[in-house]
Amino acid sequence: MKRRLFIASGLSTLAGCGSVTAAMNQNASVQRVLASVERLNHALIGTRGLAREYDDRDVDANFRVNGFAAPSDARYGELLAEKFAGYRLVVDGAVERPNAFSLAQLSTMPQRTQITRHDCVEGWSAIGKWSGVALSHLLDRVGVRPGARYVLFRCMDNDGSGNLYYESLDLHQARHPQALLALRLNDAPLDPDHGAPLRLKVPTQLGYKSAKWIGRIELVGSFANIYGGRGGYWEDQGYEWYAGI
Ligand SMILES: Nc1nc2c(c(=O)[nH]1)N[C@H]1C(S)=C(S)[C@@H](COP(=O)(O)O)O[C@H]1N2
Ligand SMILES: [Mo]
Repeated sequence: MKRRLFIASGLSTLAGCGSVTAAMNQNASVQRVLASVERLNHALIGTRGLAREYDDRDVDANFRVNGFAAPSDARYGELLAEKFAGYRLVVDGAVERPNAFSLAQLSTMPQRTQITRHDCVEGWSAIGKWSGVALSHLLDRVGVRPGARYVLFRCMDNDGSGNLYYESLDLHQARHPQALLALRLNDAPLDPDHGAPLRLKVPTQLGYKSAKWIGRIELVGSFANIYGGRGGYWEDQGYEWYAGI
């Protein structure tokens, strides 16, 4: 609780993901969300415990869309038009067997489904049914080299000024059983607004860690020299890198 409020106060001068400042000023509603988090025993389990998994009847029919707009460049337009037939998930960096996986290949890997709650730092939550490939499975496919410490997610969208969205997890977080590379939301292929064709879903951390529109996953020893050096687009603006709920 204390930690979360600290994050909140640290953000008050920033224009955050959406209207963070406004959300944080509505302190009562933020408090309410945090209190409900406590009540559901979803909090304080960090990356070791499991986030609560819900039932089909708990799923929110309309999962809110947040963050930057879906990529609007010609390349993404082409991918969309051909239903992502030409999409390749590049996995490289400190791995034994770099690869570029098609959606068909990703779909034939073992699939996991989890109904979990997404908690945005702005103070809203939504429950969704996510299916896809466990990140740990993909890491095993490519083989993590000893020098690797972080899994970096490079996204295809940008903030309007050309700064690409990106995120990172350490290997421990990346091997968490619920760290999912999601291909589907609520029994349908991921739609463009929710990160098609592939996004991360990490229910044990705040929403901004769950990178949408992933184009490349790179294993690195350090993120000190990547973009702003803090391991993520919002982290470079002052958000916490570890965003455990
Ligand atoms: N690539 C990318 N991933 C992103 C974002 C973004 O702007 N770009 N926004 C993040 C934030 S702040 C949240 S709350 C969730 C929103 O996911 P949703 O649109 O599926 O609700 O995506 C996260 N992942
Ligand atoms: Mo968010």
